[in-house]
Amino acid sequence: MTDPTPLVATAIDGTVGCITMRRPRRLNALSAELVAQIIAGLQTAQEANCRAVILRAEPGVRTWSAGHDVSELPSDGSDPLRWNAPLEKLLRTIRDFPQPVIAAVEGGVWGGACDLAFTCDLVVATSDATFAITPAKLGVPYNLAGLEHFLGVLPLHIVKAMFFTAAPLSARDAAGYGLVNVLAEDTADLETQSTRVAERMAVMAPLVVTAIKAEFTALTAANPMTPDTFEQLTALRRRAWRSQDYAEGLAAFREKRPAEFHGR
Ligand code: YXS
Repeated sequence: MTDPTPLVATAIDGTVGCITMRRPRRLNALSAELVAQIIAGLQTAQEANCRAVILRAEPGVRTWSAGHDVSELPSDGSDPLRWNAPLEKLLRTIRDFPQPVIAAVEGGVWGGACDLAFTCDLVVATSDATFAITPAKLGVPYNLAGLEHFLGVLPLHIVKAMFFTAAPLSARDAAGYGLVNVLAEDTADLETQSTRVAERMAVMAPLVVTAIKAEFTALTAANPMTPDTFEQLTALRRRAWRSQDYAEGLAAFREKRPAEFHGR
């Protein structure tokens, strides 16, 4: 169902754009509609020739985003994280956006919202922000592109611990691993720090920034894989998204209880 009120506010201040997610009753869960409005905000910023964009939640939130909108995950046997899913499209839009996108984070970042924050070019976060990636808790087989995003910004064993335990990573630890560029003290400082970073980028040579961002994007996605390996991994994922455990994970979320997985 389409939300009647705007779920995103886009503001342009000179050459800096600011996109604010505003779906508080669902903790900024990334529904198709919210995602479409973020993409529209990015288009607005591009048309206004913004040289940096900040993606944030409303000031003072306890949850930056609860991740995919679980109620929109498919239950018809199709891939829950398929190539043309709304969030996947948003991640590609950010990677292809010609200027830097900065995630300004406070509160909890969950599941696919970690992918969103990590796909941004920089992360500025309050020291009490946390990042938890939850597919193994929900029974959702994560996709290759998403794993690549995580591996591009965090060490392998940290990524494995996050995926295999669903335990939150603190912003302080994330800063220690180089994921968070700037640690802000509080909500007000988050605004100051993210604006400072954006304004600093906005006076750089934009054609050079565009070229370098495209180079980084191409280089970090340069992972050759044989067709055989791809098909093997797809088969493993398909077995998971068609399993009883997948249905159990979604049911447990709906019923607000821990899932019981049996590996079938
Ligand atoms: O009970 P009502 O109707 O008020 O609704 C509740 C929650 O059900 C709803 N809500 C969500 N709805 C859809 N999708 C979500 N991801 C989602 N998260 C929450 O929002 C209303 C308020 O939530 P509530 O009462 O639980 O708030 P809280 O403050 O007690 O707890 C906040 C959280 C974030 C700790 C809690 O809501 C939570 O654990 N949410 C799910 C976080 C999560 O696991 N996200 C991953 C989503 S799946 C995903 O991103 C990918 C598929 S994957 O996992 O593969 O990366």
